[in-house]
Amino acid sequence: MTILEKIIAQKKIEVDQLLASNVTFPEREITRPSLYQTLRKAKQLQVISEMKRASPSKGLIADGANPVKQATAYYEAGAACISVLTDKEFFKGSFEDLSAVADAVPIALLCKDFMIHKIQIDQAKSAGASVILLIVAALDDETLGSLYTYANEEGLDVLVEVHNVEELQRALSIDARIIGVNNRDLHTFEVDLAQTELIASHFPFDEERVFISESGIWGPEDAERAAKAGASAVLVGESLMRSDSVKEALQ
Ligand code: IGP
Repeated sequence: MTILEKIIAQKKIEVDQLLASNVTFPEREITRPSLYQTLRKAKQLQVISEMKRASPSKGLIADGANPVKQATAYYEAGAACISVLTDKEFFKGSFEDLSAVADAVPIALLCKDFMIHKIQIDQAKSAGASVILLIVAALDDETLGSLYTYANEEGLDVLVEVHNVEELQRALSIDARIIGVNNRDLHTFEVDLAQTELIASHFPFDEERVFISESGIWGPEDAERAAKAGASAVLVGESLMRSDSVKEALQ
């Protein structure tokens, strides 16, 4: 089993538990600026900064980080959006982290998890997210399409994540308007910024769509490389979690 398959197997267990518990997630209005509109209008490369305590590929990154402090530093440094990992098993994240960040900053907020069922979308929205992630590699076409439609109906933006050209075609076939290339292969953990250029060379840059480069961004050269390939934003986790000065790192 690849790591992605392991994570999805665990998610199925969690979702079954959620469904069996009959829990309901209170409605919450989205008051944050739209990530899509922000990126469409932006004249320069934007940063989506991530709250990431740990990951399966790197182990502990910043286990004891305070989500409110971290998010506030990101916000003050000019991040366009904050991403919060909510998966517990593999990333040591939580919906408590997401809610705490939601209360602390007014900007777009991405719930970073492995969505396989719409109840997770309800949970994300209720905790304050304005954007959810859908990972093409983790979903069949039907589930991808139905979760995308459901999230849109709920007023959420959707970041559709791809890793290769075939997944890009699948993202385009549901007419995704925010598409991110993950430079990290979730089956092998290999990180290669050349994925950004590869996907960009097949990407239909038009009025409708925005392109994001995710993972493995360690400094201005990497960010410039993504911008040059046509990215409107980079999604940065580990390097910011390890940085003493988020502000300097985001300059
Ligand atoms: C951030 P990095 O290499 O800067 O820590 O990566 C982000 O792109 C990464 O956490 C990520 C991710 C994901 C995590 C991208 N897509 C899907 C979990 C699930």
